[in-house]
Amino acid sequence: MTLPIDPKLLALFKKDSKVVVLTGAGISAESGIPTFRDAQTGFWADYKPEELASPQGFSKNPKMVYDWYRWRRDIVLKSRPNAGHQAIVDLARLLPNVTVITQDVDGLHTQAGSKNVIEMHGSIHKMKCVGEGHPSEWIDDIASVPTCKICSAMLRPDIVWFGEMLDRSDLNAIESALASSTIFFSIGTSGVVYPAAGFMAEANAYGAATISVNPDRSAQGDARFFLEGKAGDVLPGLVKAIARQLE
Ligand code: BV8
Repeated sequence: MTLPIDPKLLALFKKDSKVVVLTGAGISAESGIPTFRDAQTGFWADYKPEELASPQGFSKNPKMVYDWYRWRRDIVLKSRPNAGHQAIVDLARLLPNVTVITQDVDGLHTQAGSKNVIEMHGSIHKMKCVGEGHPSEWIDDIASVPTCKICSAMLRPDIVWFGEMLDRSDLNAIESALASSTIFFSIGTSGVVYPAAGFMAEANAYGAATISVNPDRSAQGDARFFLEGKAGDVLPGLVKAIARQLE
């Protein structure tokens, strides 16, 4: 699907453009991974993600939260990057300065080939122990919550839950990327969860041109440009038009 693209938007792109791309669950929707806005399915229909993705939820029922992540990780393992992820890889081949900041924990940007990716909410493929935070690869255990090989404390997903601070080095990298950005994309996010929800306002304040890509018009926020549609439909045509613009 090729959207008519505002020539003023295309004119923004120069070889030395500094681009920040913020993505949310919507960019992985076409890979078959449910977004947070989608109703939880089956057994999980009665639970809210905010309750499960929290330290309180885990301490109340570690096995249930661990099993929820096992269920989600099984879906991720069957998923592949889609045309939206690929278009962001292609954009970075055109422009040397592209930073991807993702709220997603599925690892699909890296799997697609994006190099400069900040997984600000962590990874569903990693765990850490609740003792001293010893890192561990994901351990799948149907019977019980796995424990740390070093200190025997319980393992949990190495993911930033609601009410938890983000990694300081990630926040510093995000801050410097936003401060020097000239173009800011917000793709596939409802812009509800902070601090990610505040990044577009920061980019606007730093003078970057802001572009939102989403099938839901209400997600435009204070973006200067809005491209209505699915990431996998909109982004490939946009990146081709940018390539022509840079010729
Ligand atoms: C923090 C990992 C400092 C987990 C996630 C009270 C107490 C404590 C904190 C707070 C509080 N009140 C507010 C807060 C802050 C809180 C927050 O923002 N809460 C919200 C609910 C108001 N934030 C935090 O707690 C953060 N930490 O603030 O620390 C602090 C600490 C203590 C006390 C005070 C402050 C940590 C937040 C991180 C939570 N972890 N993820 C996991 O994945 O299991 S958040 C999770 O939800 C996602 O990562 C993402 O960030 C968010 C979901 O948003 P989206 O990605 O946008 O997905 P969504 O489903 O909402 O929307 C999908 C969009 O895609 C839609 O717009 C749809 O139209 C679009 N779409 C659909 N299909 C497509 C598409 N777009 C394009 N193409 C398509 N095909």
